[in-house]
Amino acid sequence: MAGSKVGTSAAARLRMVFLDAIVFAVIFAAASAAPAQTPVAHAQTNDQAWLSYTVGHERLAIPPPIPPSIHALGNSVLEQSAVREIQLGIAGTTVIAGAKAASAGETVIGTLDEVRAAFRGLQIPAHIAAHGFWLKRTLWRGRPLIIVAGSNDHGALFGAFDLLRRIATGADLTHLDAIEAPAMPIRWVDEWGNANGTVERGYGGRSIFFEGGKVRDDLNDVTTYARLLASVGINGCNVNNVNGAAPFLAPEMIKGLARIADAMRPWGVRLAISVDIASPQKVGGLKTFDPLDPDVKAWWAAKIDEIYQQIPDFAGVTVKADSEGQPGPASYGRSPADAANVLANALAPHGGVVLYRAFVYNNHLDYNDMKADRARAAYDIFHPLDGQFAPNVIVQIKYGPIDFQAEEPVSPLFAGLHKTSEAMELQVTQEYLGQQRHLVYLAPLWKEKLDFDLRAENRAAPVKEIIEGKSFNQPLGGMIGVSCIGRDGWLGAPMAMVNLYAFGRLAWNPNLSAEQIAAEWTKQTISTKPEVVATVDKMLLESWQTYVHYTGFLGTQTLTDITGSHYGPNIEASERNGWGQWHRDDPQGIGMDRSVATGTGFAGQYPPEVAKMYESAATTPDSLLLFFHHMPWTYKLHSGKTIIQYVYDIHYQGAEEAAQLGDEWATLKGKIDPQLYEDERARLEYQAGHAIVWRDAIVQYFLKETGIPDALGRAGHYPGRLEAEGARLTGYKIVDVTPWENASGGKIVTCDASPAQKTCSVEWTYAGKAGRFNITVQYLDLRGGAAHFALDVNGAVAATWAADALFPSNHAGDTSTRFTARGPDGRGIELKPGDVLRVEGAPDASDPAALDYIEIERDVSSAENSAAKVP
Ligand code: GCW
Repeated sequence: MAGSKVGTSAAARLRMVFLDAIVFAVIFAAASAAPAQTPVAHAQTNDQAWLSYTVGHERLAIPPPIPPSIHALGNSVLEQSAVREIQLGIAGTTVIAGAKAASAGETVIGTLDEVRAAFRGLQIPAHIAAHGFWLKRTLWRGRPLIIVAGSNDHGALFGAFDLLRRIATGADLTHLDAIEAPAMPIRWVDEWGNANGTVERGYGGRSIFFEGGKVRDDLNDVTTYARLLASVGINGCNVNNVNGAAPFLAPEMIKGLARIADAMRPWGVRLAISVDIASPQKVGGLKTFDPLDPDVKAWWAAKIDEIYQQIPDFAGVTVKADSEGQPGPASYGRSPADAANVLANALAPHGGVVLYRAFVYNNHLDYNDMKADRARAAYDIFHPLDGQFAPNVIVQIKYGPIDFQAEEPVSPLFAGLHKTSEAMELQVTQEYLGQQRHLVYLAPLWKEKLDFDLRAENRAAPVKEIIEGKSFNQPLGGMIGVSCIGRDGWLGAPMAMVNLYAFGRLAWNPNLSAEQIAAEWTKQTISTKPEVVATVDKMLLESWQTYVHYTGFLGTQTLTDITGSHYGPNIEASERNGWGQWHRDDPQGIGMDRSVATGTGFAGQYPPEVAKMYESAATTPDSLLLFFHHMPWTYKLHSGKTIIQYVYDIHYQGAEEAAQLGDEWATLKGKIDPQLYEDERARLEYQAGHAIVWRDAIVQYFLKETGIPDALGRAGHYPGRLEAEGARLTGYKIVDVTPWENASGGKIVTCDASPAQKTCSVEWTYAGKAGRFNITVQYLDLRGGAAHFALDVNGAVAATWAADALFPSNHAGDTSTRFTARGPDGRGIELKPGDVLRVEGAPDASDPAALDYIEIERDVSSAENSAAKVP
């Protein structure tokens, strides 16, 4: 927790900056209570994330120090928060040896007007844009003065955090004189929390907001979360799921929501909620929810008034309508603009906004209709409505035309609305990108979308400038990050927090680079040591493409189980159903023809220059080729490789890259917080194994479908792999897996636990060369119990482990995982021809200790092996 990490060794404590009496007393108490730290910096605790202010003391010592007399010039709650935060932040700093501790001067926080009044004669910027700030270090009457001035108190708070970020990342404050303002007004997170405490697509535990059908009693986490959000400039938080939102307008719930708003208010994060467009009927008991019905209009106006009576700074509402089973205006033949405007008119007198989602499509499309195309839906529906939305409506558009895919083009709708404010929606929660079990830094993906130039009206129109409201001169606009945080360390994985951080930073300034953001985050959370920063940042920056490499290819979109968990491979799950995430593979070719000439016409929704590029396969970038075109497997890419060979190569490459992430992390051992080191080490080991599951599923599948061999001979050949179904089985039964490609050879073995059958076993006789080997057991960690496994060689136990992880579903592609056994000295296990290898599985409850294969791989790191290369 906060206090316990503030303390350092006694020597460091002596070097601590001098603080004014009160602050010093608080910090000293905390430091005394803390155990002595090793020289290794500790990573953030979950609650503090990047705000622990304890990482890299050596860099925090950069002079000049912050004058320790810190005070606000006004009475605003936000200014008070800013003061406390700076006190907390500099408590973790030290001054470098020999530098004079700051004992004089002051640090002031206020609005520009307050600063002007307090320091008459000082040159002060005439104007700063809304929510912006000015940071200045100067001398005032001979004493150091640091000014944190906001255009309003919000700006002052953001400025305080910015000052602290500069200190934490080692910036030199000597000539500090900076003005910043957010690029766009709407910078919200959406949480998708359900009243029962679950979180849709949340991988970080139960909701911090709701439990048991109501708002939680203890909202401390909410305040802590709001502090994190404010620190990266986020100013709104929509707490509930866009699906099933009706219960959130019940009077009791609104009272609870008011408590949430109170909990976030000290950090300037305004509450928003998702609303169900059918609420007038579902909650209000009206006969209709037709947005043009006068009673419906009156109901909404009264409901919104009721909210504002309790939450005067309520930010607004988000709407998902006529989409994936949610009711909408289409039931009455009304348009999204009709629905949005009723809400907008009710909110306008209070200053609230409507975020109307463009994620509207028919999920009962006809697969056999070659012109049907889900990607077209948003543009087809919303483009004709441009100009019909009230000024306080913002159309919220997912970055791609389908659904948060690891690779898909930018939505053409961004260029299709010139008279409407727009926001880009992205996912911090890694629904289609590894669900926080895989390390995937998303800023490079988001940057690609933000920087994409749509060339609207044949002029520069990067998406970021459209959503800033600049390109088409719109009043509002912004970015929405669907974060779905929970009680398990927010996102459920410490390294995934980089994505929440990056979202806030990009919404504040989309011109920041992914590299810069990664470096900032690493310095604040892991270490400021250059070699650590370089390694972590390299890993982060590689991680998205690594994930793309072992999952999809060439813009096919997801090859995951789209009707289930959205996690492991399930190649055909996207096909032959109404969801429209098709890739249309057959033995001759693959891809969706979205050209105007011969396909669905989607390419023609882009402005002319971009449309022209996507219209032809020759000018479509390889990474999106199969999104726009149906191509033969033997078609040669720009690289000269055929598509099928690319599929083989990229999946082998991706699995190797995933393993490399683990190798890179291993170089950090002893240099970073041991707990974080071990946590991420285990995750990366798992990820490397799951990357092999993905690789093999995709490679096996397309090898079988096309019958075209891998020029490098890898596909379909697994040297060192011994299948369970080909072994001597005792008790185990052979079972076919669906889909077949998710198990090696399409089969696994399972042990049916019956009273007589406590364990089952699989036995192989080793027939390879003698040497030291890593022995990997590929098993399925199924739900319903924790099966136990033991690996023995010639009757001697080499390893035991439990299948006790919890994966998103019970399908093979989600649960297939591996355990690699090594010798007691950490090196490979010695094997010689004739040795008997045996895996014993003990089922537990309904977990049948399922096994796929073992793989025997020479331990190349072992000295003996290199010496014993001679046969
Ligand atoms: O990506 C899909 C998710 C749904 C989600 C939907 C949406 C809230 O799988 O869980 O529902 O998108 O964005 O509305």
